[in-house]
Amino acid sequence: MIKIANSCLTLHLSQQRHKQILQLSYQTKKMKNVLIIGSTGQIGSELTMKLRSIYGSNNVIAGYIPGAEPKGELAESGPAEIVDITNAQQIADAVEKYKIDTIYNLAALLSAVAESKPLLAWKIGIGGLMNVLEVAREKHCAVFTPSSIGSFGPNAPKDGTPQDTIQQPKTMYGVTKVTGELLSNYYFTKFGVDTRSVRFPGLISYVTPPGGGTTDYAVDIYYAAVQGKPFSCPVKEGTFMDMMYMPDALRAAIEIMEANPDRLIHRNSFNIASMSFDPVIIYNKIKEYVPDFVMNYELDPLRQAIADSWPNSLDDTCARLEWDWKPEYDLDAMTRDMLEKLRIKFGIK
Ligand code: AKB
Repeated sequence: MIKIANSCLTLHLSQQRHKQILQLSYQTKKMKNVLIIGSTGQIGSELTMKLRSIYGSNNVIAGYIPGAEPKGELAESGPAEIVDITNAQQIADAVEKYKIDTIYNLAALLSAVAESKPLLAWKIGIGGLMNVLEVAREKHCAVFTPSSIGSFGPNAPKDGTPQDTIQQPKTMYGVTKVTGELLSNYYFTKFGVDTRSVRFPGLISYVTPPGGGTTDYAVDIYYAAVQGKPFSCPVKEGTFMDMMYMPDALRAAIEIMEANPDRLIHRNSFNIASMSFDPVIIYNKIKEYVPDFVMNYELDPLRQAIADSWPNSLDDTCARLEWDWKPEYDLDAMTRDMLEKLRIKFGIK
């Protein structure tokens, strides 16, 4: 049992003993056969390619659902398999067929969509996670399941939200994320399943657009800027949220799974952070490079309410101490790269 305390150093003895027993198998184990569930989504499409470049194309299996098939280099660069997270047998079959030792579980509905489809959000987020954890328990796989800044609610400290604090989210998305964290920790302490994860901020990328998140505006704004369109912002000035550039997020997902388990006091899930801004700050930053860019506001009450219930910024000290987490991109570096890559994508000089 872990004592709930705002400290990275509180660890109950029974968990320490458990870690020692697991240590031997970790030391001899090398992550090499990976199944990505949700490989064609915003994170999956890039993480699959990155993992293939590290572990070899044939060792990283792109799991997808019909209607969301891998395309382009994702389809051409390695094996793919239909793996619907709500179908435990499909997960078990893929794990068996490819001798999988690590599962990246990226299937989820994002926050705004989850509010309109709460039952489906639970079915995918928690029913699906239970399927993954059970298969992982039986077949001895490690599991990464992302959590989110959305796992916190309005009762959590707003600024520098600590690693261990009251969470109490108000959204269905957050409810599934906290439940997922607890279940993942339970499977670790009870069954020794090597579960690890991070609480992702809003993720910004030029490759695959997000869908149905509260932080999506911070991606859409770049698309508008490079295409010379005015941008209608769905959240108001002063709405601060943590954000992160995708290359840092991918590195976090890989580094936490490769971290030395001896050093891990926490597991599910680590706060990670790199930048926090509101719409005015990102708009002004883009304007430095696109001087004619225009932004106005067209507030979305649902996204505004969700954003208002989330922290302004997280404290990621524990991730830095326990597995040397360190972001590389700040807002300026991200903005320069996003604008450059999107201009190439759209063939704009
Ligand atoms: C969302 O906005 O729903 C996600 C998240 C912060 O988890 N991007």
